[in-house]
Amino acid sequence: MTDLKIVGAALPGMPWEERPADCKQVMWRYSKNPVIPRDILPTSNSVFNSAVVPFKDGYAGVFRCDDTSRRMRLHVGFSKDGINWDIKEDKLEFQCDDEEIGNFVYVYDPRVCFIDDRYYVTWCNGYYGPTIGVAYTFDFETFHQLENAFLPSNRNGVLFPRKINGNFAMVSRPSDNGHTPFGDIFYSESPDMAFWGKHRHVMSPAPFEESAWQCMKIGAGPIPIETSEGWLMIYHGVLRSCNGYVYSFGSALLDLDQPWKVLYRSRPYLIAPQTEYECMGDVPNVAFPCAALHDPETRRIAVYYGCADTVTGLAFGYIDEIIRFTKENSL
Ligand code: BMA
Repeated sequence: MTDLKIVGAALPGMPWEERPADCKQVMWRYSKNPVIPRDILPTSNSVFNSAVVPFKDGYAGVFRCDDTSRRMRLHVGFSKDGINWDIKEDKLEFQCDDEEIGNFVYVYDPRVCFIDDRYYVTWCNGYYGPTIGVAYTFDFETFHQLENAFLPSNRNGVLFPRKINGNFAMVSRPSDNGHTPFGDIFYSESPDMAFWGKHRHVMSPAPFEESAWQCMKIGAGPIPIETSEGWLMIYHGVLRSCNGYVYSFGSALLDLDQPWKVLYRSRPYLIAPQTEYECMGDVPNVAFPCAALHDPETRRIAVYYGCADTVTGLAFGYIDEIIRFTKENSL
């Protein structure tokens, strides 16, 4: 795939570690995982399912920090290397002109996406059930909250990093109020980040006989990466076992102009919970990706993922290898 084009700003200093000599997998874990411990803040019970982006001469992040009252909160953090984080002790507070929308209930599973001139944050926002909250920031100090994108119940709202067909674009996962036992990924567009429509079905869970790790529900993870082979979308899938839910992640390639058209979709997972920190914690057996850094030149990708709803880990891979894997092992 020598002519593969990957869109994005150069990031030669991004977190990285080569594939271990004995590893035959397409993605591998950082040897010093977890990168963020559960008690990085005096008030944090757990720090997981969090979003990281390049910012100034380093990185900024919006972190899901459930506190020691087990309330779901977001906190801003900064890092020079993407690995050692300074997470602010004060929780992130959104500014909102509309009292109804700005009324804080709960916030979790943030994603951050740079579009045009600003960073947009999407998250699962409590408003008569879970829905997709939207805000923007220029500086990771002041965050302006906009309208919720959708009616409840919805989770895993993930923006595309540029307009498509002249509109902002987002995938999301309509759900129910609880620990939803179903879920398909849908695509929507908006001219103004307030009104969302043109809803299209993207993909459903896979038949369990074919790909059991994604047979119950699925949801987009990091911001999709634009390549000449399509949008590379890393997403989580859930298996319902006799002993509870198991969260793994895999990859799909979506059509560039019509992202609701799935070109390829991985039958095997990229990462499934197998290490101690993924299998043991507040919710065992969870690998839940919410962000990725990538460098187009070296084709490197680093995925940040929540581990067992407790800590945050990093997994590495080469984008061209993940694309080849997705095409050669497609459902
Ligand atoms: C989902 C979300 C995620 C969580 C996962 C596993 O429904 O709540 O935040 O990581 O369950 O508990």
